[in-house]
Amino acid sequence: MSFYKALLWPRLIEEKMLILLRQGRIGKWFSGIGQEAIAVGSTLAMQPDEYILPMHRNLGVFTTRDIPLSRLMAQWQGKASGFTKGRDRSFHFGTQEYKIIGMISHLGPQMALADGIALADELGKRKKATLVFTGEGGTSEGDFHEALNVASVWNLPVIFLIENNGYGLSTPVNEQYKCEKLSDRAIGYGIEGRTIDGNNVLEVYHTINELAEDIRQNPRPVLLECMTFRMRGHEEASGVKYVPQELFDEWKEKDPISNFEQFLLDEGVLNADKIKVIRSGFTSMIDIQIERVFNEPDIIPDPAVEIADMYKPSNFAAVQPSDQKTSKRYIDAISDGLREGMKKHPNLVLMGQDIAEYGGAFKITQGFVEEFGKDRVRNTPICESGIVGAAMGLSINGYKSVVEMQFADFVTCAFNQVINNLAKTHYRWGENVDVVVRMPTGAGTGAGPFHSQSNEAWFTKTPGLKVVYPAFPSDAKGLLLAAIDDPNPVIYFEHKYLYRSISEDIPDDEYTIEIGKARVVQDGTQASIITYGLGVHWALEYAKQHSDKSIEIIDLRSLQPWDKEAVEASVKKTGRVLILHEDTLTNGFGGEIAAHIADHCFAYLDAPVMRCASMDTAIPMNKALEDQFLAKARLGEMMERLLNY
Ligand SMILES: Cc1ncc(C[n+]2csc(CCOP(=O)(O)OP(=O)(O)O)c2C)c(N)n1
Ligand SMILES: [Mg+2]
Repeated sequence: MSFYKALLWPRLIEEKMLILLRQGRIGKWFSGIGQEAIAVGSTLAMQPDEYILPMHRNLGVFTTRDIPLSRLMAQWQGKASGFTKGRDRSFHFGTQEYKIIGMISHLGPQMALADGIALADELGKRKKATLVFTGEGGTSEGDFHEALNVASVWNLPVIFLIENNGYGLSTPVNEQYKCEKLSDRAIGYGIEGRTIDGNNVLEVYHTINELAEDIRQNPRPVLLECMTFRMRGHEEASGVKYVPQELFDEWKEKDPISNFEQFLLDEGVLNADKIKVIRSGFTSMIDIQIERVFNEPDIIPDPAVEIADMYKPSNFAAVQPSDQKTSKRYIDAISDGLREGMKKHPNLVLMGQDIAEYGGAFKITQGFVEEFGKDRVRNTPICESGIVGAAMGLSINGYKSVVEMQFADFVTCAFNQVINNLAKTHYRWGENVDVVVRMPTGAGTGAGPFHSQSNEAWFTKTPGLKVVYPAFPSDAKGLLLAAIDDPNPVIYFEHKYLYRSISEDIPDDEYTIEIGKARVVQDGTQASIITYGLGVHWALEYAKQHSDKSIEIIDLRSLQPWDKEAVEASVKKTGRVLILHEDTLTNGFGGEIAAHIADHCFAYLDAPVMRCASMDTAIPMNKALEDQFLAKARLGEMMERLLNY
């Protein structure tokens, strides 16, 4: 009986939604009518504290976890009592209270999050299973492959549930994939795969129950394909013209609710009167809860609230350096920072390609496996998206992580996870994403277009991310430790050319440097060079060679947030400013600084704000070409212009 009620409840809610749509009282609706047995049966089989990651058609997951309809309705209507303060729509939200992690629109990325959640359970020895949904359309995304492969290699207790409803928007399965059954793909990952009748709630329940029980004890992923059919359009406005009528007729006979109802009638568990009572009780509950939400006041926009919620407050409290200092190279300072972070946070996990026994492409994590063990120093397959997604999953389930990109250039493969998942989650539904992405970046080593790009501007323009870029060993360690402490996603740039070319006395123990604070590297009165990364060293070299000029050098150290006060103070003092960076000119971060100075320091300027940046080309390998490309080649000439203006 409880199963019947659990199945009927989302169906009746949906029927009401269709009426409201026709009345023009609500906007979009992605219907799961005809597919309820999958969401409901699987949720009933999971333990209440196990995470479920549903998709856009899985109302039954939310209702079976007993989220009140009024809260769901408030979410759909963008009201304050929903889950996202009106910031995201439909099922695009998560809730720790109900252990449900909703999707971003991109479908596939969801699956990697499940890996991270399950990994956290494994590291915490909790013996839990995680359930993640995808449509059959979503299985064509690379994220599906990456997530299954990682889960398989790491023996993660995840049930990957494919809801095969015949269509991905208008695309039928024969244009989506070629294998006979999608569960056959399990063979390729060395895992178990099954295909079951997704319209039979008991079959779904018993299968998930058995699989979950098994993988809790003997952790490993499984692939479960549930066959069903989408009885309505992709979303209500898009129609169903492309679906042959025979399919609707055929699947109507297999309706999960009427069939289960008939089964219960045959078994004598239900009778017509009971059905009537249950239905009318539900219908009036639906009406009451929904009308209540329509009467809720609308959200009053407040820009300060929106800006504040983009990041979780970091509550930075500086950890002061000890007096004990040792001369360290930039690369060793990063290792040092990571090691201190690992000691300080027992829940910190490092992930990256070849970072364990091999010690990483640049040997930054050499010896870490011996010191911290393989659980916390994890070699990964080559799948940046899957690993950044897993990092977010770890964070959701109580862990911190630092992900090493082998080269900053390869972050393109994780772009969606960084830009849409890491960056936007706190704003969308209040969950912080406690992840640092390490980015070995930059040129000077003749490594060519795919191993030396400066790509910080891809991230500085994305609200929700913090971006740091140390130029000295002491900053490299202190900023890395601050990044690890910070509960927000931090993109940590480390310059490869600086790894072994500079050393400095740095404190031996843990200390932190506040993110967002620039440093005056050299005082001066005639002109300011505002820069970061390798640019700081170019500026220092220039200043040394022109000791007759009084040049002030500001090292930004952080690009998001960046230290506007320090820049303004310097410009007001010198009246002349050159912004210098290794990134290419057009839309480089320097444009942002220049615009800010023009707006806030115009009256103090004795010369136009100038920028010195690398050429607007891809970065070439040949040494002479690379030298010509880099901003440094034009620094002297630009400074002449600035000082003589
Ligand atoms: C990366 C990406 N590409 C395209 C879309 C647009 N889109 C949204 S849902 C959908 C179909 C998904 O099909 P399937 O995975 O089978 O799920 P279903 O809608 O059938 O439940 C498409 C193409 C998207 N959201 N994300
Ligand atoms: Mg589909």
